[in-house]
Amino acid sequence: MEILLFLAIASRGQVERSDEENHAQFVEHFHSVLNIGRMASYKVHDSMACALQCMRSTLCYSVNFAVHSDDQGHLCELLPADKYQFPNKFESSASYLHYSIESPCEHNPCTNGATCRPLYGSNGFSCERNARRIVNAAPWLKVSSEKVCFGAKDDSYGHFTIPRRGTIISLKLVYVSGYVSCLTGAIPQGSHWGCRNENELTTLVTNGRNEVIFPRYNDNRSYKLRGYNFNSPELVFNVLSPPLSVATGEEFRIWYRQDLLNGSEHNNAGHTCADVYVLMG
Ligand SMILES: [Ca+2]
Repeated sequence: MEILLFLAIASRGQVERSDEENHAQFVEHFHSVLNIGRMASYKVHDSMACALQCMRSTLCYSVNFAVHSDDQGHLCELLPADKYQFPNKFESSASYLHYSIESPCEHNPCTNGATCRPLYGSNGFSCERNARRIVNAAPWLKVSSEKVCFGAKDDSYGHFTIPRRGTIISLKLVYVSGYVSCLTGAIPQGSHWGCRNENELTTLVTNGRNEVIFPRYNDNRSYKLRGYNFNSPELVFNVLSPPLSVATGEEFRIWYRQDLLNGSEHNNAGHTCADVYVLMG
């Protein structure tokens, strides 16, 4: 698809771009350089031309622009990463200006040592801790106006579709109503998301081919998610790495684990209903 570019100088010397799907601005950092391997370099006459080169490549996330020029112009280095991925490589330099794509991470939304990840496709961010655990993120995109319900037996999975194409880095289930039980005789009241063990979760999210996507590399097992238990009001899954590319209308399913595996489901009961949100990259 051809990207239509709109360029303008914004009030703070930023370069702005837009196309039909996203909108981004470059923020200027004086006397700074991101000291990582470049993906390409050009000679250009001004910083706007450098930013434009970056916008033409979907793999470019920032640029270094040399202050001084020669007969051919200023050196413009396109970089395949941003200063949030390599904070220790973001250095002072009298020779360069650095331009990063503006994101909420510029305003330090993460506290208590969490790392900020810009979500350029949705003008969002996520604050993450070890093992890609999300402690705060925005914007969460609700996948449908209707709650999604899944049962504990008889292949009664819940399904939803992704409203727009892009990449998904996380998914959130917010409890609305109901319960699921894996043993009606012993635990007739069930739980929101689990079976017997309070700290083990048995709610799986698969694609339309019943391959488990959340949690990643789960191998159809029950699992633990730090900070959550089987009656948590919501579940936020860890960041997918690499992100998952999705098409508009692509189907996903919420399964109770024993129902997916057709194992020990004769004594299961109940339905849990939840609102579903995705975090787009
Ligand atoms: Ca089943």
